[in-house]
Amino acid sequence: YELRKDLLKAIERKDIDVVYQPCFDSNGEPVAAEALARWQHPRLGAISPEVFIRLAEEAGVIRRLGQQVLEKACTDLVKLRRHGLMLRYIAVNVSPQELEEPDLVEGIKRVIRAKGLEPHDLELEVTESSVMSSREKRSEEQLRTLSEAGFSIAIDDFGTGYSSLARLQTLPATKLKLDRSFISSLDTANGQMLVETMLGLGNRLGMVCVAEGVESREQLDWLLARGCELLQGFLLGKPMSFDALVKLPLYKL
Ligand code: G
Ligand code: G
Ligand code: MN
Ligand code: NA
Repeated sequence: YELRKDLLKAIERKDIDVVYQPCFDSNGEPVAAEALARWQHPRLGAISPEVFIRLAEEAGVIRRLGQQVLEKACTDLVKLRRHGLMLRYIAVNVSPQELEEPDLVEGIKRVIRAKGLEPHDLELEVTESSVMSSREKRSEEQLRTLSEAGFSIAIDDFGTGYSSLARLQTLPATKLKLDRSFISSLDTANGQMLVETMLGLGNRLGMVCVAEGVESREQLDWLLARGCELLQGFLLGKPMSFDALVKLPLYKL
């Protein structure tokens, strides 16, 4: 209860921080960054996002939190470009609950307009389970509206939810982010087979694949050899502050 009250206060005061994890193309160029919320509790220190995101969902304030992250991310994208880091887009995570809120689309469009950005400057990451199991028709409708408006949609944590392949094909998403559990299993034959299958599936569906959680040079080389288009992970760049991102030390592929 205390933690929940403190979280509400933090959101009220816009005390939620945003860090950025860069995403790279196969040439090692940073092409995007994923915004990740962070909460530094005044007494308890850093609270895990797993904890406070769920708390925000339960307290019904995830939409407000998400909107704040979105605003910071868009402001920072403009600043990063001004500093010469020419990212193609910024990505934000969208909770299943947010997809069900009727004012989500307008809220997103309003921020984009206010910052002088275009829809293609923003990517929305939704988890596989949130779109595949949504009881609410509205979730899929809003995703479709956003996609038709030019926003990019990525399926996050792909491979961990229940996907019907038929459903995957009809979703308005253009990107698959392969869950990092699969990348960490690339040292096994079975793991390799799974990732090859997912890359092939994405490819045939005309979707861009992103490998998440790339932690070793071996994993990176393996993925590059199989045409994985985009890469993210601690090897290439951990989630970092805006100031660190501006001075991004480039990993040489
Ligand atoms: O940054 P980290 O890996 O610890 O994030 C843990 C989880 O919290 C991830 O699943 C991530 O998608 C989620 N998360 C981080 N920031 C946000 C946010 O702003 N909104 C939502 N909905 N989820 C977030
Ligand atoms: O669910 P989502 O993909 O949004 O989660 C993002 C989280 O994954 C980030 O909070 C980040 O801390 C974590 N993450 C990103 N790259 C790596 C990695 O290479 N290894 C590990 N263990 N975690 C990572
Ligand atoms: Mn994500
Ligand atoms: Na993910």
